[in-house]
Amino acid sequence: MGKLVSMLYPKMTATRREEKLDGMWKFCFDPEEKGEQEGWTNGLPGRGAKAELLPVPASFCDFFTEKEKREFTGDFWYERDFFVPGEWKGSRVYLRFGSVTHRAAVFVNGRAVGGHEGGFLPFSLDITEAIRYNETNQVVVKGNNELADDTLPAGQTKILPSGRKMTKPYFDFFNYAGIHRSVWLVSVPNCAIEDYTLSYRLEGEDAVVSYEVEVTDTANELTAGKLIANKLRVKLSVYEEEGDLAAEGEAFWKEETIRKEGTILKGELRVPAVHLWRVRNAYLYRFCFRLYEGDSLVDEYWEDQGIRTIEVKGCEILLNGEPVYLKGFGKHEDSDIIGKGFSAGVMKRDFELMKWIGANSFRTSHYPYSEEMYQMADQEGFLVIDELPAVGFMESLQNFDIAALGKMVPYFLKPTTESLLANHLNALEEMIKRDKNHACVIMWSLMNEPETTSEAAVDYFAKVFERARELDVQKRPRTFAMLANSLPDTCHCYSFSDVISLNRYYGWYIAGGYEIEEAEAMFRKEMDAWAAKGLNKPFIFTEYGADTYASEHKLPSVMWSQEYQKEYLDMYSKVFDSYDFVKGEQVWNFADFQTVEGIKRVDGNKKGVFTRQRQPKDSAFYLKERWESLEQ
Ligand code: EVA
Repeated sequence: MGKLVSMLYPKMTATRREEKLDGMWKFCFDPEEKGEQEGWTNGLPGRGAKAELLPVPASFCDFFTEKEKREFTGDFWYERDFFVPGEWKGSRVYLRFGSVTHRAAVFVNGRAVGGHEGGFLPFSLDITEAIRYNETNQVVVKGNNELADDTLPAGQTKILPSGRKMTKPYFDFFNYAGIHRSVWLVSVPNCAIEDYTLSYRLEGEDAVVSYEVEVTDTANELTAGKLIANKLRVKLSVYEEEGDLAAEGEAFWKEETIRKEGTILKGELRVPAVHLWRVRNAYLYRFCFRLYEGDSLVDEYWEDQGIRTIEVKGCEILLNGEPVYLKGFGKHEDSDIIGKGFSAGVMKRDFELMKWIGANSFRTSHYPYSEEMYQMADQEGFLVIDELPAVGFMESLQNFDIAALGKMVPYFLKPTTESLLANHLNALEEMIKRDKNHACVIMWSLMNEPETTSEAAVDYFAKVFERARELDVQKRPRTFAMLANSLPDTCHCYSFSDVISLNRYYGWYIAGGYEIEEAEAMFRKEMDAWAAKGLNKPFIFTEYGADTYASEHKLPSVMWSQEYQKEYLDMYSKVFDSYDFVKGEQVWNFADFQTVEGIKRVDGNKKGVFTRQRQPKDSAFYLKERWESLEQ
């Protein structure tokens, strides 16, 4: 595996070049796992018109009409050519994948250049030594989408009598796979800005920006001595939206700091009369970092960022010191035909609908989304709960057979726990590294519905939660979404959360339909029990919802009808409004989405407030009225 390098989003600047390699790629399934043996690392079978072509970015699943292709589990391969300009000689050249689900090994001109585990975070591979300049080069990606007890997300791979593999997820969304996000060819100077980290403090009308810049040199090892001898310095210029300079700072490496901080440079600057980034009222400054050696520009990188603070105090979530109430959804990256592939069009529609309905937030359930979603949320002033793909840590949730046979084991006592934790911490590090500078990211969700009722979970939670605190310079609140059986008297782990996030289905999985009054009573009983604990922490609802068929109307209501979805949501609204420590409501789900087939799902999960085609169900108008009448 190659060394993983900078996570910075590809960008053209005075010193950097990028080219998107999206479009039609060659594609091949490899059910017999014979690719390597047959030399596919040098190119896939089927030349010219004999090649199978597939779009990138997209899931491969829903293009095909054959079920074994849609459900395909195992190895699959992609290939395409790319041209490397001769002018790039002397700089470093990378291939940057937004995500390949769930894992990838990459070959350039037949040579292994690295890979990545985990299907929802980006990776860059240094391919400088493998390319030919001013010529056509070839990239081959070997992907794999199998799940196991220690993968994020978790699940099983079953072998059918035909020998075909099949995915058995421990979670409720279709196991879409493929190259889901853009692929870039990138050129970056040898000595370059590897990463930067921002955090803020408000002082009267001003903001004090603390910044850290990490510099690497891939050609020569960058020692403290060299940094000083080469007179390396970083200049940070912060521009207003109109382009005027708002603040500027410059920092040199000094003996003392280098000894302590390595090649990371720290500095502070003051933005006078700051325009704060506010909920649904964003303001973005352009942060431009320039790395100089003496007087010559070595590297330049910029991004648009909002300035804001976020903290939890008592039962309040405070943005810029002011309380916020979250209104919105748990979402999915999911749409017709392209599955989990990124589409700027779908993203735009989703934001328009969320604005229309009066939402101000969403959770990236159940995995980190494409980077463009966070950029857009920054732009639109949406609050994002950024979630890891740590879902399915409760074997019985989807794996009904095992639950029925009574074979359930506490998830964190399995022999796979150690490797699960290693994968989990790795994804955590990557997610925080990728998303830490986004103003929109106000909270980290470190797991969805893990098993928390056995003591074994505690040690696992401690490690994940502590690591998140360590990694995030902004010290954002941490949370995890709690399953129905994680209750005040059964859950061993809620105290790790800075904000308590509940997923609740009273009135759907529990006491649905005419029994809804009983559901409400049970719900209130649980809330009273939480209140009695006096946790002095904010509570939010990260899930509540009812499956609803967009074609069903019924008076009086029945479950699955549009009328029932409204009654259900209205019952929840009343309960939320009776407890002042409830600081947010995110309905499950924004839109209908694809799942595995089964007796509980009719061509997918229908709890959407919008259909999968992004049209409103009746409950959308109910929520619009409520959310527009609630304060931020
Ligand atoms: C549901 N319930 O049953 C949802 C799932 C979701 O889709 C959950 O967190 O508790 C899960 O993934 O509709």
